[in-house]
Amino acid sequence: MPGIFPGATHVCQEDQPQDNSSGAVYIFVRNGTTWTQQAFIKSSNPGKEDWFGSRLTLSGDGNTLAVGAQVENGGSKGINGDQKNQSAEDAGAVYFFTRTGTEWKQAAYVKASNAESYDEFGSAMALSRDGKVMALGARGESSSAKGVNGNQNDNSAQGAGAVYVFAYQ
Ligand SMILES: [Ca+2]
Ligand SMILES: [Ca+2]
Repeated sequence: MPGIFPGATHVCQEDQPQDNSSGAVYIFVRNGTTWTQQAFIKSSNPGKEDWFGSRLTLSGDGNTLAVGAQVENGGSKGINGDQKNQSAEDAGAVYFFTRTGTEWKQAAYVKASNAESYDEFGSAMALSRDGKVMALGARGESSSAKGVNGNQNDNSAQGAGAVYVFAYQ
């Protein structure tokens, strides 16, 4: 991930030899004073230097989980697009998981509506207590639009950042 914009700092080092950095998430549940691992989770399209798990958020009821891979390279836009499209370096992606009983499964592959290279979608994340509202940040997004629902196609403010809000039904 060569210099995207001056002054940016990154949460860890990329390009480490022998380190593919696709990332993983581990779920634990507590019964009394005992913690037990419930799941080992990977994305549906793990790739080198995705950083899946570098940011995540769990709903208050513990039944929904959103995991960011802020430097995932997917070039699709919106929900459940082409996961094999790797045309947008470090655009970022978010993976949404739900739990039924003790079973976790991926329910959505989420990309920004205006996903582009170096946006780092998923660099900040929050889920509501019931898991039905999700707010996702893309710190590198570059539109100079102001307020809510401005021009997503603008790219005149490099690294301005943007937030996307999703509702789950
Ligand atoms: Ca990448
Ligand atoms: Ca853009």
